[in-house]
Amino acid sequence: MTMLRPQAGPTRELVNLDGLWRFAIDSAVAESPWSGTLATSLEAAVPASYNDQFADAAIRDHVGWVWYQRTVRVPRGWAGERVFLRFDAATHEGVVYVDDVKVAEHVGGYTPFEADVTDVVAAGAEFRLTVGVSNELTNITIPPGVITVTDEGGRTQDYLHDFFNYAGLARSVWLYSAPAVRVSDITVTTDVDGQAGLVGFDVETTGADAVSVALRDADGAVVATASGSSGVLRVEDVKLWQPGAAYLYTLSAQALVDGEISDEYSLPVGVRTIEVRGTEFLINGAPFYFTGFGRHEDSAIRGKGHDNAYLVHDFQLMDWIGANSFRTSHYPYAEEVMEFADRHGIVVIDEVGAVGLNLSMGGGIFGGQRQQTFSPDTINDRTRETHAQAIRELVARDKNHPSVVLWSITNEPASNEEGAREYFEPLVSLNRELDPTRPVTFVNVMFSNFEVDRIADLFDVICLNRYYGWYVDSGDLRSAERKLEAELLGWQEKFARPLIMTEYGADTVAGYHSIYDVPFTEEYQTRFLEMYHRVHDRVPAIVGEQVWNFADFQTKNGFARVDGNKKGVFTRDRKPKAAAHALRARWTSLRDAD
Ligand code: BDP
Repeated sequence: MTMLRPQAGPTRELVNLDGLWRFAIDSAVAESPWSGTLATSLEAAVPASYNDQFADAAIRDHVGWVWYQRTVRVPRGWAGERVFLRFDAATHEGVVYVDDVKVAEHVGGYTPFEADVTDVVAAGAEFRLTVGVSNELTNITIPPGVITVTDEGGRTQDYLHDFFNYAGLARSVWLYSAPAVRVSDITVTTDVDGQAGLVGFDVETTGADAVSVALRDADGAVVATASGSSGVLRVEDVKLWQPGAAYLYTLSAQALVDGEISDEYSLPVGVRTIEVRGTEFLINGAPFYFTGFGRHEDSAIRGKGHDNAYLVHDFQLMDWIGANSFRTSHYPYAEEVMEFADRHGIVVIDEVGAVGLNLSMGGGIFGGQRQQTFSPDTINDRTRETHAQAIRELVARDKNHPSVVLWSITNEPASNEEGAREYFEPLVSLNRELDPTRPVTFVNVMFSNFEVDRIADLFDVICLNRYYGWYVDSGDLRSAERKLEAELLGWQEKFARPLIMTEYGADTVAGYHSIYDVPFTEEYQTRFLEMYHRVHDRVPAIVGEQVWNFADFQTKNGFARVDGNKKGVFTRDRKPKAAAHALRARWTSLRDAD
């Protein structure tokens, strides 16, 4: 599977197709909306989720297909080149037409796909680009959901994950050219030998008869070269990619025909090692302690739309607060985010979009009927196939990012239920096969403690989401502290491997205060987090803490949500709550002690 990010270079050109597109929901247009100009007066911004752009419940709550359309002109200099369309994401399913011809279909809302459209477009000419996007979630999608037909014949959708089901074209769309003989994929792995760095490379081409590679340092000086499609480059006196101190080399791969360069593709490379040893998580041989957040791609109006100003500001706030890491809860994030983390030395736990594989939870926190999670009618073999494909696509997309140190294959599944092991074991093996260089984890839910969980031993690292003092012992931090410590010691004793607290947090309404332990106040959030920190410091196997959540975020409606989830340390518009200052004191002193 090839998923190289499109780039402009000596042999490639790139046109960004973001902007305003014609937009309509399917019920508002005729069948086959691609077969002519979309009959609509609406325009939607790309990239952005469509839901919150309009002032129309029929659009915000629509279940099914929506249509985007624009006109695209192929640059006239592209004659003789291959021409591709690339969608960074279409959430959750996309279908693409060039004029009347279907050129691509893709399932999975958070990974890219592309189409070679050379045969249906012409250099210098325009074409009509129509994209259908569906937000439907079923028992065989990742994440899963349920669609219900109402008494009036309308359709509503429910799902088990705690974030709004934003949909549409929330990431960039590209048109690019590449030569017929080209670099089609690169895989890089890194290691260290004394003072030297080892950069393993594997270059796939389409049609080349030879490959050459060169590695340059950050000043552009060539430090190693090789010919052949795979091998290992040796870099003397290597500068490592370190958390908080990124250093990137650039690997250029050339696809050759008869000794001539047909194509060249350049990839940033960070040299670093990762190892799990006993209860330690080592980066470059040194124990690493994760500080930071579970996050969301979420902001007002844009929904999950990628936005570079938010990207910059969010990373600035993470730096201000002393965070060294985050988890891409609960789906792969935009590639701009991953590349930014590479450049700035932020460590990433990279999570596939498998959240809500826990049907019994419906009977717990959010109300609804309890059901068996793994069964032929619920989460089944076909769901697992979708899940496997999501893992394949995530590894293909993100395998070369030095910032990614750990794969998370799911968040809070029903790992205590019958069928969990049969479901997950093959997925863990698949992930290890696809990337033998990184450890694999899953994120365990509170109900599935160390005594009843059926899958934790399959993983290198165990991530825990715990809400003592919130969903249980709400307002009683003393009992919460006792129970939290007892449970963590249980995990440490039974599994003797690294544990990361990937979620702990309390809903907090900014501006709400009390001198007592009153849930929802800013003081309570601070005291809640401090309680966890005392416990973390007493349990040696805990190698990290990521607060839930970086910022307040939108969810579906529910009696436990007031305009969304308020567990943010920052508000949705990124203003600090009191806890931000307490976290800053702890994490900057941990950072300075390094
Ligand atoms: C956990 C989920 C997360 C929720 C959080 C919460 O992993 O997505 O938002 O709880 O309830 O169950 O705030």
